[in-house]
Amino acid sequence: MSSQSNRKYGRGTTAIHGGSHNDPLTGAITTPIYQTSTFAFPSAEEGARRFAGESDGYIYTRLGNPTVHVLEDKIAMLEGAEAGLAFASGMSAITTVLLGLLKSGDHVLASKGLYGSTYSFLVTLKTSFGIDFTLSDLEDEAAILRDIRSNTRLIFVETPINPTMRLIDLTMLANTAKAHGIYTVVDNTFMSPYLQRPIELGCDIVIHSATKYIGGHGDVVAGLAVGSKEMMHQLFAKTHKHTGSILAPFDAYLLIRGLKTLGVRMDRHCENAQKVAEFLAAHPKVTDVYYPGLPSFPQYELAKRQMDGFGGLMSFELEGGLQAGRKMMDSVELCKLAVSLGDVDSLIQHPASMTHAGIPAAEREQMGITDGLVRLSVGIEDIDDILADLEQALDRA
Ligand code: LCS
Repeated sequence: MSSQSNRKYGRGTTAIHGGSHNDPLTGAITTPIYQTSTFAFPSAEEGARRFAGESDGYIYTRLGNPTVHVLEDKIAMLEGAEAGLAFASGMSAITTVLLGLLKSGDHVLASKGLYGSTYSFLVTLKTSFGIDFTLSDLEDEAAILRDIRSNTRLIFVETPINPTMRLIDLTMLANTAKAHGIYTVVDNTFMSPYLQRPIELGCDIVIHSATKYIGGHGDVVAGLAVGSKEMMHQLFAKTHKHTGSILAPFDAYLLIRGLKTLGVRMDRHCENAQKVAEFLAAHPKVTDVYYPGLPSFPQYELAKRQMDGFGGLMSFELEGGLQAGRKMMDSVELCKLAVSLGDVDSLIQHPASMTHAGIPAAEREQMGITDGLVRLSVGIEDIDDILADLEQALDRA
């Protein structure tokens, strides 16, 4: 008789079954929404044991909730990490992790290219808390050695970087940082664990804006972080439970539901995006396309090595610069002119005046975010409909 018990499931299967268990009370297969703020203790002694950490039972939803725990276990399994934590937004995951790991006098090295709010929070850490930061290309070991300081405590990166799509070699980064006792924190929002798993490459913490591919349907704002049991416990005890930036049980349920289709969604995002990138690259009005799946992409070899697919995001520039880009964005009909990304719906937006407007113009230019850059998050609609919409919008640009 063959047994399934030792089988290591694939990621698509893990996205459906990982961390889930039939409800002990009813056998329900779908994770129930434990919509409760507090939990009754069977006795005063047991209540005291739970507060003392001597018993695992539930206390109060800010300190733990069964629906949220299923999601935390699922994302940890998907990322190949020991433990996970769920947050009210991607930004609350980022701010909680940074506040939990850093202290005044520390230095952060970050990728030259970050989501606008992440950049703004680094500025707040510097001006209000005495935690300095440097933006670096981090292109190789020499660049990292040049930019770290004796007080550098962590390196924070996005890869691919929002919205320029530049990549960072995570194996090189993790090895270099480890040799100097520096933590590596990777924002994996653009890839999802289906396409890239930084923990397996040696990084310490992975963060998601779960608002994007994890949820996938544009109906929830949420964040996740994974890492070792010890680090997650430390973050929970030091910041998460006190800042209270927790995920609501209903939102956890939406993410568990969204994750069940992660595999099929990501396959379709990648397939559609590849065709859109090739279409844009061949279009006479498009001067540049930044998509890791194009052989002309400068880091194509790294993309093939580090990622299991090239994702659904790209950015591009039109011949007429900002004016032409605005005209195109105003002309799309199927694609929505909206921020966010990773939804089943195709979304188009202008980073310099929208998602990255909070970064001073000179810094933005340094990051490669020109005023003419347009970002497209390719959805899972029928590819012919997406291409037809882009074609008519480009005709009018
Ligand atoms: N990290 C990345 C790479 C992001 O793109 C975002 C949001 C966040 C973190 C923050 O996550 P949130 O708190 O919104 O869940 N990015 C957005 C974007 O590019 N358009 O709209 C939001």
